[in-house]
Amino acid sequence: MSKKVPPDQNLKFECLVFDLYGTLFDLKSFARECDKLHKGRGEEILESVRQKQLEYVLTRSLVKKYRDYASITKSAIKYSLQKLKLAASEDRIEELFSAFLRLEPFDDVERALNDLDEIGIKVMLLSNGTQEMVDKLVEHARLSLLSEEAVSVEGSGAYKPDPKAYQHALNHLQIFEKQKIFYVSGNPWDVAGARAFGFEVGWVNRTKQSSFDDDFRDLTPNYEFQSLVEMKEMLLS
Ligand code: LAC
Repeated sequence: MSKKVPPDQNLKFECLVFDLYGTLFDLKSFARECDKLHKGRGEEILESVRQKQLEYVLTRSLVKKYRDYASITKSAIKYSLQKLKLAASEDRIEELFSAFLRLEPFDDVERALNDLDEIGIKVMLLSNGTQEMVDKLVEHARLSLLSEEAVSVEGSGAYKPDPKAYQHALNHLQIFEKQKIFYVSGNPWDVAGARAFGFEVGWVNRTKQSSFDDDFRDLTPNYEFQSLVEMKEMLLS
């Protein structure tokens, strides 16, 4: 078993804050669950659900009408099933929603969390998901090396990419210098939001985009990596 080393005094960052969906957890596992119920339609359902979740989040952010992410997710599932002309009973919506609580982590997550634990850097999760969604997901995946908590933005009454949601992480950590945080996300809109807020940001390019979204050219990540394993080298260099 590897021995834990004391925090490296030369480390630039005090805490790493990870996004959840599409960063630590693979949404493809949601598509696979959908496939079991609607053969061959999983990818389509996933794509529509993700797009609608984001649309609801952004609209509600602009009009300042916060609604919890579990309700938003269920609405996105309902919309998607109806649009794709698939059974959209209340039971089916609940069934697919529960698949959201059992997503699988990406293969590199356990090793990355181990590495970070060895380096002695704090780790926190910040998600638009409700606290209940986040807790269930982390518990189901048995992610046990988080030195800080998995935190929902709901206490801030805002969703990422609203600055208030990123500020919530600082308040939670009681760290008030943004430069002490390294924020990691696989979602370009979230990378852009965290950069606009003032964090240093790593983009884990999970979907193998050929380049970062051109429209966010003024909000590009400080670092890009293909997997979280590459991150350790970067943090220590
Ligand atoms: C998260 C999403 C939306 O906040 O990726 O976890």
